[in-house]
Amino acid sequence: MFSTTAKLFASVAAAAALSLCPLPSMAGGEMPAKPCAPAVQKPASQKGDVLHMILYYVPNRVLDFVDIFRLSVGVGVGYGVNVRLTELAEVGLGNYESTRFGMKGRILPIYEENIDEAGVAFLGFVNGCLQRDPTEIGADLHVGVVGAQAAVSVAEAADFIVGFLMIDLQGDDLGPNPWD
Ligand SMILES: [Ca+2]
Ligand SMILES: [Ca+2]
Repeated sequence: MFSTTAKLFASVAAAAALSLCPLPSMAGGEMPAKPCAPAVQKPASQKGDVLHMILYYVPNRVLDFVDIFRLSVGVGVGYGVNVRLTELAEVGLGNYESTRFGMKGRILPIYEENIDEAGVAFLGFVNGCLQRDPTEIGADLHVGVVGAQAAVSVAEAADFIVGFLMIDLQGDDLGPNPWD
């Protein structure tokens, strides 16, 4: 086991060394005449920034709107129930590994979610372990091999609303931001 891990590590290290070290003349004509320069993050001009802010404005508002909603069916073995009105009132008990079809905000259409929780929250105080966005309002149920989740996120709703002023509470907007 150890030797396999050591070999793997050695292979990765060798591959990294090869990719990091420039190959001199031995590569000859195989090498591109003008190797690509490493990507350098250049500060964008003010004019470019404004253009990108304008171009990204509508996509960011659409994505922030999509972020509010969580709606999926899941396939996987286990059990779970969770009902939540944010962490002001939440109860959850579950243990399942699932492949989900649907959406969790902009994460779609298929993603993995593993839940192992047992807890109660009241007025923001959590007793035990709860794994949901503490600002979600929704419910989940998983029985045997199939389950469903439906929720909205208050934090993402706030992010969507103030997003019209280009304020990015969740730090998930694309492109430059005038408030940075
Ligand atoms: Ca968002
Ligand atoms: Ca945002």
